[in-house]
Amino acid sequence: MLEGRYRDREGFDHNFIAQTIVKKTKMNPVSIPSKIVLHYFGIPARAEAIRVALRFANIPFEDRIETDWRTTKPTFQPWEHLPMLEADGFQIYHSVNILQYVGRFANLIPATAAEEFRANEVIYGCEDFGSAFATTSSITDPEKKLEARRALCEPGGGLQKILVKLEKIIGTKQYVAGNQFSIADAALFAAVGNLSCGLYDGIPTNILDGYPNLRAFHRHIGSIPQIAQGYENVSKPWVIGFKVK
Ligand SMILES: N[C@@H](CCC(=O)N[C@@H](CS)C(=O)NCC(=O)O)C(=O)O
Repeated sequence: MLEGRYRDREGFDHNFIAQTIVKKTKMNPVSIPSKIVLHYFGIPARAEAIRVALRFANIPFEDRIETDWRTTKPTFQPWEHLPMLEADGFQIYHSVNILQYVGRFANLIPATAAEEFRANEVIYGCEDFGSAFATTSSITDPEKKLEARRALCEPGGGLQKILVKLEKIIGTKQYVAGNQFSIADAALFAAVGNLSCGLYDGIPTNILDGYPNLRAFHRHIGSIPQIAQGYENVSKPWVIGFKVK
């Protein structure tokens, strides 16, 4: 009943936020691992936000590309999927979980709890692209698949609906939350890059044409020198698609 008294105009319950801050300060500090190996395939997809966060923080890591997945899959226990991050022997799975972990040791979690939750909204919002996309993955007829993917980008389509929301959320801001780079910027940069880099058949590389804010955001983050450097000297078409022109 008293709840309303603690909510600000944005709807944040400051009682809850205060408790979260206490919890956060009691968390075990996470130090930067001395050896980091990121296991994934030779594509951006679910690993790209993690790569971008590590590069932004200038934290060296080995980007290990699995080329014989059929053979190695059973060795990635217990999840048997990628990405997997190995940090001084500690193995961690699930891309958003890995990104949060990197955010902890690379100091890329937004400064305040309110900003952190805003950032998480965008990180989980970007995950919704995957769910929208998955609706077309099981289509076996190649033409029908392309058609379904084109429909995802059209007004009312699964991807378009998320893009419209993210376009509004990012507006003309330089960063998703607060005034500095966080893991949410890595997630949003990777998500729009994944969509527009030509990796997925049927998704046009000019998909951002109708989303000037997202395009400007992608340009801004992709122009950060240590991030731009990650796309230099690579020949794969989809990696080139991440380059800021
Ligand atoms: N929830 C997991 C999903 C991981 C996932 O589905 N990975 C795919 C590649 S994007 C994979 O490893 N596929 C091969 C397989 O499952 O055998 C995450 O976010 O990391």
